Amino acid sequence: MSHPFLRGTTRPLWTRVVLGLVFGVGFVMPAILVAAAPPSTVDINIAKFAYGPKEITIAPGTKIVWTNHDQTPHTVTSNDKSFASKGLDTDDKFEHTFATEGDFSYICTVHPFMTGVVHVRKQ
Ligand SMILES: [Cu+2]
Repeated sequence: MSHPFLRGTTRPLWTRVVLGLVFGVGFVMPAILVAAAPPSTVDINIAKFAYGPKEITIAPGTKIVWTNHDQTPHTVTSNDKSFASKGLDTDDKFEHTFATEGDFSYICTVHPFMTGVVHVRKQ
């Protein structure tokens, strides 16, 4: 049995062109959207001796960039030691990409009352 689109006599040419466009766009567009999605990055500000936001939920593969906006040095140090910044001076940045799911709490080692937590969940 031949393919209906290849059978010349059953449909006028314009029908096949329209069907071809509809199916073509339907298949190609999702691929373009997936390919164009940039690796996602989330910013956390360090200001007034606090992480903002203090608690955040992200998908695996997301990169977080912390920036210290205070005039005081801070760190971003996970409790399980899976990531740890050096002392961040004003406007210094620290980044970490979270590959696996989990709950990652962290503190500033200079000011241990500064706490934050990153929840990594498939979304
Ligand atoms: Cu600090």
